[in-house]
Amino acid sequence: MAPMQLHWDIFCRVIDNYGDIGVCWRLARQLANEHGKEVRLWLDDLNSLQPLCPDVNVLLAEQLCQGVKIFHWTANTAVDRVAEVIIEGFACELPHAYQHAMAQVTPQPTWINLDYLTAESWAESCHGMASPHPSLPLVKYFFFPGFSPASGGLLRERNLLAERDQLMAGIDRNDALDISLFCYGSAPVGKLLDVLTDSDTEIRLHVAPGKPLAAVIAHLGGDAPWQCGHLSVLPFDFLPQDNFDRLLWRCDINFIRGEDSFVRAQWAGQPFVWQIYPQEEEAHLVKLSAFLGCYTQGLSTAATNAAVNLFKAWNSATDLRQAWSDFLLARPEIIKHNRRWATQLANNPDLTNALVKFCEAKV
Ligand code: TRH
Repeated sequence: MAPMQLHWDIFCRVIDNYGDIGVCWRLARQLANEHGKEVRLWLDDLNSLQPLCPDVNVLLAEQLCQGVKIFHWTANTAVDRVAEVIIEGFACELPHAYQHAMAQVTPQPTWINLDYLTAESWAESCHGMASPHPSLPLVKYFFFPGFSPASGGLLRERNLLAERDQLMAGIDRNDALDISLFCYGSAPVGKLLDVLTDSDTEIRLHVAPGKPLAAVIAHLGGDAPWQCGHLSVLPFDFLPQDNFDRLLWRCDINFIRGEDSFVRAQWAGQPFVWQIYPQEEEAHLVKLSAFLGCYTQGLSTAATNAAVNLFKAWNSATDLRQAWSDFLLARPEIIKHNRRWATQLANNPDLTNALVKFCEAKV
């Protein structure tokens, strides 16, 4: 007998940046490699996946990569058969013909909308909610990632933390600080560079390509690498996704952004500073406060203030100098806290596992 729900289709439309495909790609790989699922990833923009996975050939309409069948999803794409489980990444809207084909299948396929990550309490109450299709005999379920057992959890590969611990055990620590920088163009990168330049200790700032590097160039001018006092500014080439994880593990402080690198920084267990994806009318600041509210539980008042003030300064371009020095003072406590936080999160089922179980229960 064929295993239950063997065939999964994941649809992903890239809005901007790398977060949509970053999440869908991790999910697709984990479903295939850890759960033995036959996964087809329907992606509208292969160019956005290629930097994360250099094996991808952007010219191919169809290819097998790391256990996942990747299809270039265009307006003309005809999907030959319906899978047992269909994941709509971030409400990207499935092709209408595919929806009609789904409606013909018995038993009904399981249709999931994988939503964005937020610590806001409404997401927990919407997690798992059913939404009947307005005209077809289909039901779509909302699956919300999150930080609590009442949510869908976070993407975490089976051996991720063990691999992290193994790599970290072999690293010699010294007084120099390694910091990674991955942010949007709106981050106060110039202010950060000024503050870091005044450091008494050696700092190596590892700068991601794209917007972070552009902001550095705009502030420092000239060519990389830069030396400013004890600060070395070192651009890196875009890393394949698993290597990016390892960079975050090795760095002492990670400036990360969006959704997927934000989660990865939490698995790294190192201090991190999050630049949230900016939304209209500053709606993202509510989301930021919700996260800070749950993440800082258990920190002393001083360390809570240090983390909150630096996150706010980084997102609103205010008072970065004071916030940075308070954060460095609180760093020993934040290091211990972030290790505990990663362990606490890892006590929840990982998102892929939770999703597989959720879908099985719908059959
Ligand atoms: O690229 P992002 O800003 O993506 C955003 C967010 O997901 C946001 O919520 C969403 O609405 C918007 O896209 C459309 O940041 P994020 O989520 O951290 O994704 C970056 C991905 O890029 C992540 O999977 C890590 C990966 N990455 C690498 O693999 N190598 C690298 O060298 C770098 C810098 C990133």
